[in-house]
Amino acid sequence: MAALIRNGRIVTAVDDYVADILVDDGRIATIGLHLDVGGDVEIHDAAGLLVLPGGVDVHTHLDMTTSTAHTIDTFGSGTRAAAFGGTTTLVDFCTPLPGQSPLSALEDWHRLRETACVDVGAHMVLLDANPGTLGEMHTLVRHEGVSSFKLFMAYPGVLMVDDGALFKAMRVAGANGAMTCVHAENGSVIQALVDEAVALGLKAPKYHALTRPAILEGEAVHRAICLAELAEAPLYIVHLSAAQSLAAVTEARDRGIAVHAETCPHYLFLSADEYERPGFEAAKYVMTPPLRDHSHQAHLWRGLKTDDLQVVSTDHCPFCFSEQPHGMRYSKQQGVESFARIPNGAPGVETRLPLVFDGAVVKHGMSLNRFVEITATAPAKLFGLFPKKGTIAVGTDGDLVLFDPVERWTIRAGEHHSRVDYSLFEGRELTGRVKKVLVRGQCVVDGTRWLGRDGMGQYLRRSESGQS
Ligand code: DUC
Ligand code: ZN
Ligand code: ZN
Repeated sequence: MAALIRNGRIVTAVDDYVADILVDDGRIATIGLHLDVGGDVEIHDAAGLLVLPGGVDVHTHLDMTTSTAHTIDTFGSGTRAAAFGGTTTLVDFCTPLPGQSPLSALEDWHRLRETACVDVGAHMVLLDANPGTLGEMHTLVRHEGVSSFKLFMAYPGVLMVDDGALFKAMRVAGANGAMTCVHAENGSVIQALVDEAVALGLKAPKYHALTRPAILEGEAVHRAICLAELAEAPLYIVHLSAAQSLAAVTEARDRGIAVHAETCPHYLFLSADEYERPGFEAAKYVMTPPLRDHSHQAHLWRGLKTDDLQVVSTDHCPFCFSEQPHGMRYSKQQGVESFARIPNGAPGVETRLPLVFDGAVVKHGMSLNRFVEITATAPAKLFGLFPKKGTIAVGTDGDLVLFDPVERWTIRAGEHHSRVDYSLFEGRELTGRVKKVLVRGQCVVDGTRWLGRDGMGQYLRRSESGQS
């Protein structure tokens, strides 16, 4: 059925005006004043509300297996949570098992993503740069719609590649119109610090942060930029958390190098103080990179304002705090004896949009246009999804969020739709709330009611990445 959104304040990265939007057959058919429509149209009154393009979160790990753990959200539960949070497009990380080829991993990923309720694309993690892997990159970009790759400079023996492999992969990605995403931390030095801490019996969750200092992120970001510059390939630094890293990105961008970066809500709003929580509570905040001290936050906000940071995404990588009812494989409790065994990652897909609205627009005076840009438009552009996703215009997908900019509410994990059992932001009061969400014209969220269904999400074959 067609949908008409009446009288909303339409905000994109460049527009801000009141009009009606008619969505027909999944796409925006008409935008205009006082649209006159026939009978078979679902009407949504948006008077007093913002109408935003559906959020685009380009960093999630749904139904992901690691060597020791498994994320708790399936594509069904994770995308439902995303929709309740105003996010209608995800680009999720497909991670091959050790020894598995990227194309085979993508087949497995497709089987898992069949339950998605919003549209999803895939980034491919590369565990090596062997000839077979490099050969598959072309197929992935040209024939599978996977136009971005992620490599790790951390986790030696598990995910880490050496600089030569990183450089080779960047060169092939760049030549194929693909973006290279990098997890930038100096993995070898971190491993030395972790081994040292464990040997000294320093095993509480806070040592996760103390063994991954910001300087080792800054160093790796700088190195990744040098390699990308040499490879003449676009680079995207994922989950940037530290002032040193941002300085390296800023310096490179000022020289005209195609370097881009995202940060995440937890780095903008939380600090290493969380690691002082009593007992094992601090394990909830064990993610990589770790939370930094307060001083980094002002730099990240500055970066978002000046476009040295282009994107806020979540790194939604949810593991339950409790062992029950899902079992140890899904739980932080694995690391109760040692921080080194705590599954790394935290949830966030459901709270990104309202948190960033409250922090950026309400508290930091960011323009609504820039808010839309960092949460929808820029990620869509950088990852080959624009203009289908990330804006509101005739012909684009009818992914829309009706957002009340003044309603106050409180984050409670108990009211979330993710399967995870905690929120990093429990009890935080926000101004601004998602009221309705449409996916390709179909209303899937109406207040607290879920109207979508598992499997309605489509696979996004992305075009070339790396353009902004
Ligand atoms: N990197 C991620 O991007 N997510 C979870 C853990 C990690 O190291
Ligand atoms: Zn990472
Ligand atoms: Zn991640």
